[in-house]
Amino acid sequence: MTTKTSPDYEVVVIGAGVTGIYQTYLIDKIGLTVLGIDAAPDVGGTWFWNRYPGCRLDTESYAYGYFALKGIMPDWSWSERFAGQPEMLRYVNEAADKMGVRKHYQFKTKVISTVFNEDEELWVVTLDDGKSLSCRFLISATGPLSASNMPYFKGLKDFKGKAFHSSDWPTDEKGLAKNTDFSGKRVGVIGTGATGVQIIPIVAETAKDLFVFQRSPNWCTPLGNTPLSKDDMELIRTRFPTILEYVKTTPTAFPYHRDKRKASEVTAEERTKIFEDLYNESGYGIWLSSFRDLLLSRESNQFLANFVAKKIRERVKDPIVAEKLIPVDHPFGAKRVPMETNYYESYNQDNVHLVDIKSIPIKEFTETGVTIGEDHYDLDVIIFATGFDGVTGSLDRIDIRGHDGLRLVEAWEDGPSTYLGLQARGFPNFFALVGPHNGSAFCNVGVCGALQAEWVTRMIEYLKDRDLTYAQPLQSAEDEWTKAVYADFERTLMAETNAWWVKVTEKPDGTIVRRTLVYVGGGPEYRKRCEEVAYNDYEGFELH
Ligand code: NA7
Repeated sequence: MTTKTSPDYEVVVIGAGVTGIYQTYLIDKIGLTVLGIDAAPDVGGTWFWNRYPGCRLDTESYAYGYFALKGIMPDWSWSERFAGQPEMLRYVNEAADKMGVRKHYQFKTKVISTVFNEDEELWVVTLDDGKSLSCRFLISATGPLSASNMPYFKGLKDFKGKAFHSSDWPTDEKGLAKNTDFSGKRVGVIGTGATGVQIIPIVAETAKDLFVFQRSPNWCTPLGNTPLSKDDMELIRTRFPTILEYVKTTPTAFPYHRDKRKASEVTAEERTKIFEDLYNESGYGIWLSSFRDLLLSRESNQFLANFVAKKIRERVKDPIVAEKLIPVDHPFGAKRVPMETNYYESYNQDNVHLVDIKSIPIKEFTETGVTIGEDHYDLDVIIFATGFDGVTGSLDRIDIRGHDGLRLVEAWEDGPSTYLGLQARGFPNFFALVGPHNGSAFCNVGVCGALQAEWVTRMIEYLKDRDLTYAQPLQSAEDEWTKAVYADFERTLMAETNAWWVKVTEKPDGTIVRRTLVYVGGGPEYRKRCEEVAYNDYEGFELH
C-alpha cells in the first residue's frame, strides 16, 4: 500500500491522433482522470496535419480504424477502398464525437518537458502555456511520422515564392488545403517518398511546369483505388469481426499474408504470373504477400525488383527518365513502397521534368528559385516532401527526463532500448504507444495502435487495483528485448537502407551505424509476448 501524493491527473496522454484519442477514451472508461494534450486545434493527428493534395490511406479503409468501436460507429461508410485525407479526418472526428473524448483534451498546446519526480513517483508535465501539471502515468501517442524533416538549405529564406513542407500545407479558414490549382505556376517538389509520390501526379495535372528534384527513387507500385458502393460497404460491415481476426493474424495487420514459398521454389513463368497478378491487384499485396524470402534473400528480391523495373520501363516513355526512376541503392520493399496512381505516367507529360539531385546536389535557393550545379530553375512554389524524423523524432522534441535527470534523447543516442517497445528503464510509468521497438509502428497503425492502447489500459488498471504507483522494466528484460529486436532486423535486407524507420548515425571515426527503430518480428508474435507478460503478472517489469 503506497501513500503518494495524488497527482492532478492519473494519466496524461500526449497526442490526439487515431491512437491517442482511443487511449484517452479507454482510460476514461476505466474511471481514471485523464488529460489529453495536442498541439493541433482539434483531433486527427497525422490526418489533421497532412492536407496536401493526393494525401490518402494506402491501407484498405475497412482494415484501418476502430474495430473495437463498431458498436458505436455501426453506420460509418467508407466511400473509397483507400480513403482520402478529408474522409479520414471526418472519420477521426466522428470517432472522437462518439467516444466523447474532446472534453478531456487541451488543444493548441505543446508539451515542452516531462520530468519524473522520484519522491512522489509521478511525472511533472510542463506545457508551452507556462503551466505545469502532474500525472502518475504518462502515455505518448505522438505518432511515428509527425516530426517533420525540413532540411536546411542555403538561401531558402530569401525565396520570394511559396515554400512549405507537405505536412504544413497552407489551409483556408475552414482548414481545407489552399493553393491546389497550380495553373500557370512553376512548381518544385523535393522528395520522392510515399508523400512526394502522392503529390506529384496531382500537381502535374495543373502546373505549367513541375520540376521533381529527386535524390533517390523508390520502388512504387499501383494503389488501384476504387469507389466502394453501398453494397460493398454492407458486405464489409457484416464481415467486420472476421476482418479484425484476419488482420490480427498477419505480420503487419494489413490484410496480406506472405506466400509460404520461397521465390526459388517456383518456375520463372510461375513467378512472373504471380508478380503480374499482384501488380494488378490493389494495395500492398505485391510487397506483403509475395514470396516469404523477399526481404531475406537477395536472389528472391532481385526477381521482384527486375519485374517492377520492367514495369517502370514500360510505363515511362523516355528511357533515360525511366532508368533514373529505377532504384539501384536498395532492394525492393526494404524501404517503404509508395503506392502510386499515375505516378510514372506523369513523367510522360511535357510539363514534368525529373532533375537528379544526387549526382549534382542543390547548391542554394535564390529569390526566384533554386540553383543546382550551374543550372538555375525559376519556381513559384516549392513543396518539401522531405519526410519525417521517424518514430523517435516526436519524442526527441520533448525534454523527457527520468531517474536522476536522465534524458531520453541521450539514453537512446545509439538507438532505442526498451522492453516490449513500451517502456524504457529509467523512465517509470511512461508508456510509448506506436513507439520504437514495439509491434505498432511497423504495422497498420489503425489496428495495432488500438490493440496496444488496450494492453496499456489493462496494465494501468492492474496497477491501480493493487495500489501500485511505479512500473519500469528490469534491466535484464529490456536488454533481452532490445538485443532480439536488433538481431531480427539485422537478418533482413532492410538493415542496409536509410528508410525512415532506421536511425543512421555517423561515428567520429566516420563509420555509419544503422539501427532499427521498429520491431519486425510481426504483430502476432508481438502480441503473444505481450499477453504472456500480462498473464505472468507483468513479468519483466519492476512494480511497487
Ligand atoms: P520519406 O519516405 O522519408 O521520403 C522523404 C523523401 O525526401 C525521400 O525521397 C528523401 O530522399 C527526400 N529527402 C529528404 N531530405 C532531403 C534533402 N535534404 N534533399 C533532398 N531530398 C531529401 O517521407 P514521406 O513523407 O514521403 O513518407 C513518410 C511516410 O509517411 C510514408 O512511409 C507513409 O507511411 C506516410 P532520400 O531517399 O533520403 O535520398
